[in-house]
Amino acid sequence: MSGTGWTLDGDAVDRSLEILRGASLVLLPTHQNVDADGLATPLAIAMGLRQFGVEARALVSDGQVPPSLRFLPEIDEVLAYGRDPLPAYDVLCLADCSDLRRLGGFSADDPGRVDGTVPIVNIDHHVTNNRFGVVNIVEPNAASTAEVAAELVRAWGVELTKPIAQCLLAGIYGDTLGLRTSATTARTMRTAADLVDAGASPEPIVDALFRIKPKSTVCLWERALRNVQWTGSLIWTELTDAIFEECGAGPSEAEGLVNFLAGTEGSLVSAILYANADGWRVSIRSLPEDVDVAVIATEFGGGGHPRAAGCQVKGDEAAKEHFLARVSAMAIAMHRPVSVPLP
Ligand SMILES: [Mn+2]
Repeated sequence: MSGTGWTLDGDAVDRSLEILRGASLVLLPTHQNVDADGLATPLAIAMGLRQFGVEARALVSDGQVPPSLRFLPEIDEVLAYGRDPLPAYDVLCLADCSDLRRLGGFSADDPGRVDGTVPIVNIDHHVTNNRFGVVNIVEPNAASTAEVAAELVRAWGVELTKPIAQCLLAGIYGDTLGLRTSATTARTMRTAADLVDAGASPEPIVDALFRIKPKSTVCLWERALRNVQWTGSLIWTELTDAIFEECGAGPSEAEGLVNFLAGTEGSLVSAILYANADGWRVSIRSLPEDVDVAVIATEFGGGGHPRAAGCQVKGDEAAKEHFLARVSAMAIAMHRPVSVPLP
């Protein structure tokens, strides 16, 4: 795996610290639907800045603090937009935010907040980041923003305390699913190991992010798995609003399900069909590298990534059957079994 070849730009390191240290209060708004990387990284940066005597507060931009992230150190210091009054801030620091439109109510309610009047320090790892900051530290080969921040705070001269290390490890684990994704490099693992050396503990992170779930999730998965069906190379199931209601589950609770189905032996693609007013919203995954589900989704007006994509199927049961058969056929056509070299 490549991706080890990034180095922080020394000028950007110095400039970012100069701007942040000059602030009377740094506000760190998260992206909407915040995840572990998106919240733990601003928290870690805020703690680091406090070592320089700088006031810094993380803000959950859409006001929704995910219960699964309550385990993060200093979570009670986090402000929630709409719940807590906004403090007077003179510098913004965005971490893990590829786009200024992804700041929930914080930017939607007043676009002037992010028009550059207040300087923005931009720290990220999304290849699509549009470099909106006065300083941009964007490393697309890093597996998480926390991985970038781990090196950045070290370069700033921040002492790696146990709470900072715990936040950064949570960010890395969140985006890499516990060091398991293809974006995970040897460098990611070394950074994680350094954080463990500094006192971070993987176990509570793994429990909170990957093991502990509400009862409603088990109810939802039970209903979904009971209904699993096959159409050729496609393994799929369908969920309705009624099932979500009966289980008391929210939409995010189905998220891992399609990944669970992907890679089932005998399948090339997996899908979850969410029934809605126009038909079905569909989430599609594949495991084989040559089965590009973005191509499949695009044929139906959707899009996404090669391994994870989505689209909307409009119409009735006949349209659904046609869609399912087409997905299976496209996957089979794309898939070339690996040829085994003859001895
Ligand atoms: Mn991230």
